[in-house]
Amino acid sequence: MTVSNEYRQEEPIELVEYNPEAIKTEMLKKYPTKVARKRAKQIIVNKVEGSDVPEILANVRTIPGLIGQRGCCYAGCKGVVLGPTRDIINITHGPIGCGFYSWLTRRNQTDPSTTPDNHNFMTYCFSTDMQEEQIIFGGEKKLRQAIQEAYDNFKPKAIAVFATCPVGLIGDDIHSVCREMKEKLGINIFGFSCEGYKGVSQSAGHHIANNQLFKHVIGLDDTIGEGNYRINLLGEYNIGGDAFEIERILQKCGITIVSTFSGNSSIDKIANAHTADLNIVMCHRSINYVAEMMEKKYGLPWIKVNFIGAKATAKSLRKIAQYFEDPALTAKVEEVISEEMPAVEKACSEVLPRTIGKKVMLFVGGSRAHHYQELFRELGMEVLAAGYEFAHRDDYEGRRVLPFITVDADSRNIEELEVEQDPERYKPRKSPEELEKLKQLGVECSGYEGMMPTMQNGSLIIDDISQHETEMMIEAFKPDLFCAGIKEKYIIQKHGIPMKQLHSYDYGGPYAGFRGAINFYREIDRMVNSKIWRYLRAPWQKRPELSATYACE
Ligand code: CFM
Repeated sequence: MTVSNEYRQEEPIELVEYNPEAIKTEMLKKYPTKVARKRAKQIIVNKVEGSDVPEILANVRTIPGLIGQRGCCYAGCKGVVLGPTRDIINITHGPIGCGFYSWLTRRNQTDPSTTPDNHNFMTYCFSTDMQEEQIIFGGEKKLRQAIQEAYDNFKPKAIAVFATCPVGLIGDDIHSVCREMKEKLGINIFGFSCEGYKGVSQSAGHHIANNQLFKHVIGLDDTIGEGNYRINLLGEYNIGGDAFEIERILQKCGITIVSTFSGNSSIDKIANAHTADLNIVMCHRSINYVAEMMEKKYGLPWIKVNFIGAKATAKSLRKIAQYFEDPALTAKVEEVISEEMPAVEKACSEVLPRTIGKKVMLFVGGSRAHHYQELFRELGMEVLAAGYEFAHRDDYEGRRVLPFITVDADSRNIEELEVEQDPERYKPRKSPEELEKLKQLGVECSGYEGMMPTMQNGSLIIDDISQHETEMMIEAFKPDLFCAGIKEKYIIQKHGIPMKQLHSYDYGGPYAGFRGAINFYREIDRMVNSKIWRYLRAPWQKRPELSATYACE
């Protein structure tokens, strides 16, 4: 097995000052035997041997009683994947809380002026507001009314319906309501059986979202648009304006974005996505299914990219240029990189003396814990530990382990679409020989090396980290910065550690691309060098607190 390891450290460095195994043992001591046994497989001391890394247990149920940070299936489907498409009316069929808390207030941005009708429904929160009556007598009637009302008020091109937990429990048939209303209103209406309890995390919701987009939207419009190098940007959700910066760079290189899944996107573009010549994948976890299915049906290859980090951005641009094998594009890409890099290097060298050697931990979602290591490397910071909340083994160990992943009952519940070559529209963009040639050049199609091979030996990799483990990590390592989300933020700060949210960006950003890197350098410099944190005393440090142990195992 080989790892095409372009993001890898030159030499893996041993973290000699720490004994990660001892910390792991200490962490597991608090747990009852059975819990400790399971967690032991999810807390891994990294060891890169050639291209091999240790096996990690991932994408399994969180043990009840452990406080994790995961979201639900509905959150992954509606909140993450579909939510950022501005001109689909997304109706949450369920009690109001689900709709309210998945209202896109987490800084997904969009620019309606780029599509002719100016539709933007992202600022609204649509819900059927299920009440007791619907729980008892069924909610289909109210859903029908909600679709009609949304249509009457906004005349959208498309309406999507999302099932929440009670909808699955009472058995409302959202798909038949959608079919019926689609017929009646003559617009695209489709549903998602993404009840919160499905699967083990929001990851299940990504898969369901991918399936339905593939069935109901992708491929509806065969018009081949203009542009020489036509790509789709997959797995970029425009948090903090990241997609805007990526668009700016790609446009400057003369690369045409046919569609983005789904930051700053519109449904018409997604309908046309299959006409592109390449899919580039940012967040592998949330959208790899679409990339795989488009390849099978339409012959459209995909490559993994990362626009987080200036060097990673340059590498990703070069990969795209290599794929298209056009000297004009290669020259343009080089020109853009050399235009953009001086400002980046200047900003980096200004902060580097203050950030070098600082220590950081990242526990985020399903891709950022990996991507952001690029930026910290540029800042000379050391990543002591990292983990995902809900990623799968392939995101940790690389896609080469895919054939060995055991599919459990929770994953089997999620539909796996049978995709075949489209009789008319399948057009392989590259021959197997060309794909092989690209691989030799370091541009691997359908490949992702995962997070672990790029990390230092001795660093701790923790899947679905618990609150207890988070606190132990802080106490053991005293990092200079902790990256996670809003659920952890204040507890970490109370430990006197600066905390950066990598989901919502703490209302900062963009951090992608060249300009994003500059923003990030400056912000991290301010955070790790602020003196305020050392004055902080958490309430429990001043006053003794109650403590407890498990009553039984
Ligand atoms: Fe992909 Fe995302 Fe992420 Fe994700 Fe997410 Fe997110 Fe995330 Mo929060 S799709 S896996 S489900 S990059 S919402 S935009 S920041 S946990 S690391």
